[in-house]
Amino acid sequence: MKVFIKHALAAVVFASAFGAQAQTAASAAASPGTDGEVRKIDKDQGKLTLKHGPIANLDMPGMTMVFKVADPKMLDTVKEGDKVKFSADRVNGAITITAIQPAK
Ligand SMILES: [Cu+2]
Repeated sequence: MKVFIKHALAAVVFASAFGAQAQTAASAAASPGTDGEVRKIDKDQGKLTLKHGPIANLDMPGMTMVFKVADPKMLDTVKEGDKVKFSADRVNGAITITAIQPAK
């Protein structure tokens, strides 16, 4: 019985941690707010090089760097040289673009 309770607790902790992460990604996706400019698109690797402005939620200053994308289809919505608005977050330890759209 003790063992069962331990497992049940672990499941609850895992579920709430996962839920919080999913919620963060969803709210970030609603309004991508970081400015960026597409430098390079790597469809084979599912990666994108962006020159980006400060990313508040990652405590990161502006720079040029490579990001993973949450969904490879995102790479079809932008092209090299585009100015974009995007959201990025840490997903499984990798800094990942969770939303991206052309800047208006
Ligand atoms: Cu960066």
